[in-house]
Amino acid sequence: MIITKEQFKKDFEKKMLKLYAQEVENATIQMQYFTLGYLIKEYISEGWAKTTTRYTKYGEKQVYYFSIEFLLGRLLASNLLNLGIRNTVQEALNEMGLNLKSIEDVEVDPGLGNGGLGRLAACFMDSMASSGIPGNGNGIRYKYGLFQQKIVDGYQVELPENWLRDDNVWEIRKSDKAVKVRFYGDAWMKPTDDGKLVPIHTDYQEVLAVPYDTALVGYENKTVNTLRLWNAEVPNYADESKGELNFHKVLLNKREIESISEVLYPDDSNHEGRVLRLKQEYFFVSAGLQSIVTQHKEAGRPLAELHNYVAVHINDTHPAVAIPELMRILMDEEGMEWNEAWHVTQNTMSYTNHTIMSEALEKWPVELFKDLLPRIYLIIEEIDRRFREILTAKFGEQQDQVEKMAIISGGFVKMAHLCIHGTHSINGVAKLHTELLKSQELKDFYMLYPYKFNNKTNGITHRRWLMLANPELSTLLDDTIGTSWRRNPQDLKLFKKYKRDPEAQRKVETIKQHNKEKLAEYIKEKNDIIVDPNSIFDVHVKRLHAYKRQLLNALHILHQYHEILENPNFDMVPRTYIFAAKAAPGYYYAKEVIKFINALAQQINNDPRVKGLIKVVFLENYGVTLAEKIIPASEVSEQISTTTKEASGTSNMKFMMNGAITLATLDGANVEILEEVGDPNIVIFGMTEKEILSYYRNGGYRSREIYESDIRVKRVLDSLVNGYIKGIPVEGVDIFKSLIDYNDEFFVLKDFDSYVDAQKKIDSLYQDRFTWNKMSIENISSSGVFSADVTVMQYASGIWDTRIIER
Ligand code: NBG
Repeated sequence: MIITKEQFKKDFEKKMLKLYAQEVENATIQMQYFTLGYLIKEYISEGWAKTTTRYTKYGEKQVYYFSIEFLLGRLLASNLLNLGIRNTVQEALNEMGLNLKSIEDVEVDPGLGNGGLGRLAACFMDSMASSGIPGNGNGIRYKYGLFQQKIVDGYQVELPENWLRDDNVWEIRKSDKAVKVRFYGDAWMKPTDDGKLVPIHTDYQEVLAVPYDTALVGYENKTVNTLRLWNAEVPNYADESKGELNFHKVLLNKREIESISEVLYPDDSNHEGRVLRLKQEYFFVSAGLQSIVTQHKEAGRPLAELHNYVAVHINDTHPAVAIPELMRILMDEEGMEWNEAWHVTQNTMSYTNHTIMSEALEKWPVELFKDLLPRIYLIIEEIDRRFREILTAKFGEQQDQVEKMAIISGGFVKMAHLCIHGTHSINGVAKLHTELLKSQELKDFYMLYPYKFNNKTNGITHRRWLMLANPELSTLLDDTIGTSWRRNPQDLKLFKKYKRDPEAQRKVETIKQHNKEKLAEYIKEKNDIIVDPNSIFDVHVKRLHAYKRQLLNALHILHQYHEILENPNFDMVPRTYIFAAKAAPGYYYAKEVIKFINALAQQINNDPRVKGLIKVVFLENYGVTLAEKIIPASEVSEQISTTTKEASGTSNMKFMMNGAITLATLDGANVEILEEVGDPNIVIFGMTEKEILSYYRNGGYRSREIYESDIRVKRVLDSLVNGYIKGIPVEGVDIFKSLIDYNDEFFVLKDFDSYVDAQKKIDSLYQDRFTWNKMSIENISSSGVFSADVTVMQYASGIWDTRIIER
């Protein structure tokens, strides 16, 4: 949009008066934020309404991305950027004596997700709007987002994240679009006089789902898409035809009902199997599908052609009940026959798998499922019965094979199996991950449905992670290669020719230095630790999970600590190790690792013998906003998961785009990062996929042998349990046991040696500034293929079959 400074100032003053009866000069920073937020929402609304009308009028195929998490981050800055008015607004505010950055800092970061999966959904939303893809998000409006993390005495403490305490300026409540979702009760098939069976569902509990819509503004195009998040509420008494008894029951159930959208499950890559979670899943899925079908009918289109107008994407298995729910709507409410309903459903739905970790694969106990969703269970039973027929036709006598692949089996409903059978496309999120799905985890299904499997490597939005997070680097890019990369991130490759240019190198280095200085200030303010901005900023930020191996990093730091103390000639480039990670509240081991890292930090940072060669910092409350501060200041990107365990990773791409050098195992998308930047521009270590798979298959790993034969490992592990590291009497022993007595499930010790070498390599590369800066430029300029714009285009053409309306 186009607006002059003068017009903006007038609008701002008027809005402030209207909202607060205040002159701008007397307004608090809160008032400034809300005034600006509401004003920007107004600016957005015209384009939003127009986009919606356009979609309806021209019947463009719509994508609905169903996800239990959307980790959007703050929206003010990104909306201003995408509207194309950020500079104008910034200057106008300056002239009024206000500061945009400080205003932006007032916004709460709505943490409606745990980590990569939720953030990916948010990047996709931004990229779909920016690429002109008619895309909608569908999820839950959690009252409490992911907990706030405090570190107290080195331990993680969780506090509720009440992000809706003040107004959320971006959402619009759409009461008129509310729908009802049914839980519990009895369901059965009743024979009719003409010999048919009709479904009956009685004594259910009804929950009102009220949508809150948020605009998703495309980058300098005319597209504004919608994220619809559902709130669970008690239905209105007046709507109830069943009278007072029911009303009282509903009131009694108020807490229970509202709890459905109360809080996000704080588990990353872990399936808890609790009934409230299944309720959440069915709640937003049913509400979303009801509203989709209603819109489709209102536009006068035949339901038999739903899949030509609508693509529903199932983001991990959490929304898997979309398959039987669409069947229910089509059959029970719209009178469609099974076969036709199945055809429509399968062709509407597609599914992304985000993990091969077995503990994350959702399966629900039959009894729990049947009790909560009796009608849906009947439908799944029938899907399973028909699927077993297909399997039996294929495998004949091999009943164990049929049982293994069935949807309902061993007392459980297996959601991944339902997704594979009930959709037309299954994708993994990086090449290696997809190959592992095909050759290992989902091999049987790949044999059955080879044509359904495909890969879509994850991506990130360069608008948030480069343009907004790293304005100085963005300006340098504009000055060297022009601005086309902003619209077309693949053009970042134009920057490659500057890799040996001394001027460009110097500037890249200076920008990194500025970002490091800013982060150093933040660290001083938050942790009261003084770090040297001339040291290497070595960063490990992500959820705390054993497979992500923050422990390997920490053990190496401890090893360096020993080296410094024991070898007077030991030399290294000073290093600042920065960690940030939340652990699931019930994940005891992960919390012990947090305590260990903090104890290590405490001891090393305060030991004068270290002579400032190492500093260790654990920043609390990792989230999107903190990542925006950390990533542009990073020089080493730690991506050191046990090979085969990280499906893709996405922070690896953000670091690379900001010029950090990746220190990585050949896992997830790291493999593709290597392909893009080339071997000299990344530091790879650790076991290969083949070695790992061979251990899994044949056994033979003995971590104790490494402990006994490698004196460095022995020294490090012994100091966990002999009181050398202070403050971890329990944690040290538990970590030691996990590595030795329980044989080191994630091959930390196996990879220790090559990690030490890789870290030495980082040290020596860094000493050669020319080489390091060249590597940095190679990384920045190779990062364009990891733009989510590229990824969503691949989804659009390869899975959803949507047209791009305009750019
Ligand atoms: C995560 C993977 C990451 C991946 C993101 C996004 C889950 C279940 N999976 O490796 O662990 O980058 O999904 O695809 O959260």
